[in-house]
Amino acid sequence: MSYAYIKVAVEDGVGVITLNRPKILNALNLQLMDELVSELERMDQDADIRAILLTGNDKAFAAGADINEMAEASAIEIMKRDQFAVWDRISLISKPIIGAVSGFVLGGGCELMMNCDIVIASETTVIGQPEVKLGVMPGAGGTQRLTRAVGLQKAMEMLLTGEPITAKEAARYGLVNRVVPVEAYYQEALKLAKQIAQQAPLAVQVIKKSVHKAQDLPLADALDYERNGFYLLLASDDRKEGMQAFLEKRTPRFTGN
Ligand code: CO8
Repeated sequence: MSYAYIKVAVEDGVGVITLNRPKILNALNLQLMDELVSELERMDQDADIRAILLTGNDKAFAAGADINEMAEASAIEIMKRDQFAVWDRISLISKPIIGAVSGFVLGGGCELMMNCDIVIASETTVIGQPEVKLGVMPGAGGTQRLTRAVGLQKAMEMLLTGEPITAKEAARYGLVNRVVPVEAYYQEALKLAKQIAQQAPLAVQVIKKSVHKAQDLPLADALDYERNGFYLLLASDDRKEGMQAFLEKRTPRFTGN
């Protein structure tokens, strides 16, 4: 499959998607989002891929929605495009998405990063929702996911001033998992993705879904969901293999069944 705005590779069970519009800091136009989500869905169906790594380049993960594409469009045109429908499909991806981010992570870029399950950031990363400075507001989850991630006060400050925060501050607020030197962020994220790709695929997917339920459901319903996931995994071949391998003191060979 060849794409105009993303690059795709596979390494040791990890599907790597690189946003590739470097001249304009990986601004997210409609085609890039279509390509990205189509490839995420393709990788989700590919049994050889067990984790997904999403990255940009050292200077920019993504500096937001493509302002050129939005500047001239009317509200009705943008509504008719239904451009956020494609974003909703990202939350249906069942395999874990690891973000390796650096440089500008702004606007739609921050919203995309918040769709990753784990994020490794370089020290040079700046993260923000600057839409207010353009006279608009986030439209792909920025006011909702950021508030859930960093809490009401910090989200208000970021969204109402439009000022970005550093990677270190983002880590303090739990918005990214780890901050490492710019030379290391990609390899660190790849290492983590490969480690997850070694685990039992069904367990990984059920855990991902169950963790998301912690944000969406009341506790009693979420605990019920977790328990059903636990019972479901007991029926898997990988559960037998995992426990047998432990007893035999060997590395398990998980098949995803
Ligand atoms: N859209 C289009 N082009 C962009 C964008 C963008 N978001 N960001 C940067 N560029 C372009 C610049 O126009 C410039 O192009 P050119 O070389 O042709 O002039 C090139 O990238 C390099 O940028 P700069 O020269 O400005 O680089 P600097 O290092 O001086 O500044 C900044 C970098 C601070 C990141 C600056 O470019 C900037 O402020 N960019 C805009 C950031 C922004 O406001 N992002 C939010 C956009 S709105 C949004 O995301 C709404 C989300 C809605 C959901 C998403 C739906 C798809």
